[in-house]
Amino acid sequence: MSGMEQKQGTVIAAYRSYTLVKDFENNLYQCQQRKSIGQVVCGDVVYWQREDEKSGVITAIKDRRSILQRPDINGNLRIIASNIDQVFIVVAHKPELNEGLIDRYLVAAENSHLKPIILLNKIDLFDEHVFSDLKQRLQLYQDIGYPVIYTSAKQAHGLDSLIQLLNDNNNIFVGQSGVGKSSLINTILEDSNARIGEISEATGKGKHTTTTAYLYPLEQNQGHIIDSPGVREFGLIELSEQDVAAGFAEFKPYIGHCKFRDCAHKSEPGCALLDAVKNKKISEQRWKSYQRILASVNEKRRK
Ligand SMILES: Nc1nc2c(ncn2[C@@H]2O[C@H](COP(=O)(O)OP(=O)(O)OP(=O)(O)O)[C@@H](O)[C@H]2O)c(=O)[nH]1
Ligand SMILES: [Mg+2]
Ligand SMILES: [Zn+2]
Repeated sequence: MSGMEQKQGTVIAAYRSYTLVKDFENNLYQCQQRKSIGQVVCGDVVYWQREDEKSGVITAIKDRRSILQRPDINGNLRIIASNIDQVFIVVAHKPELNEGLIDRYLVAAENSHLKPIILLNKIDLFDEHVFSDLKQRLQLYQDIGYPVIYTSAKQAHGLDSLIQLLNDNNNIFVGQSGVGKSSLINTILEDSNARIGEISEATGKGKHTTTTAYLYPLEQNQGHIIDSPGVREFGLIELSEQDVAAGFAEFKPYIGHCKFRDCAHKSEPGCALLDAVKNKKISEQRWKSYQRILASVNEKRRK
């Protein structure tokens, strides 16, 4: 019977009660999975067997090329999505730009070998003064070597350069709730119908409209965009001190060049990193951010 045949497919979304799988002809199937194969996540390439017109059973997960993960509210590590190349860290002015959050995403992306891109959305809302302030703050990241792009989902501004970066890659949009991740996807892709939410008048924050990561194929292109649920904060776990330092790309030329091999980069003489901060090769702000992230992962480890 042809129904027993092993097929390949891509996981569009992994819900609590079923997983949505797309085959190569773009048909969607609601699938259950064999328990033994572990957690199936958005972006997985899976082997599955069709059961009837609309459903099937996932029997295996193909090896993942990459994963992006973070701890849930209970501190358990959760994979947000797999097989990604690029992470778009989406920021805005409302909710407020938060460099600490950007830095955490950068540490996660660098440690998963994903290419980060910073995207400032909602530029239609800024007056000149606000825009130049935000540009200046993001210049820090451009100086380190990260691409920074500016868009308005509302006025369809900056979308050409965004689409160029997206094309032929597997991308994920991450960032605070309400920055406009789903809106951008709706503007770029016809037929996407991603649900968009409102910014709470009271808190100025988003209301967590997207609740599950969802994969949208790029039209007439290889590659896709994964829309992910917004976060309030992005926790990191299971990173060593070396991993955290490796998450700060501009530290790289100095790591391993301290006078003492076991240098803690606190106050040691001949510390290459502290010297770089003093000589403004590393920004004070990023250095402080590094210290904060380090303190938080060390505290987690002690618990
Ligand atoms: N003025 C303006 N509003 C925007 C823009 N992009 C999004 N919005 C609005 O911002 C609100 C939140 O947009 P969403 O797309 O739902 O944000 P999100 O990042 O997907 O939020 P979560 O799904 O909760 O993570 C909506 O009211 C959008 O209409 C933009 O470029 N300009
Ligand atoms: Mg959304
Ligand atoms: Zn040092």
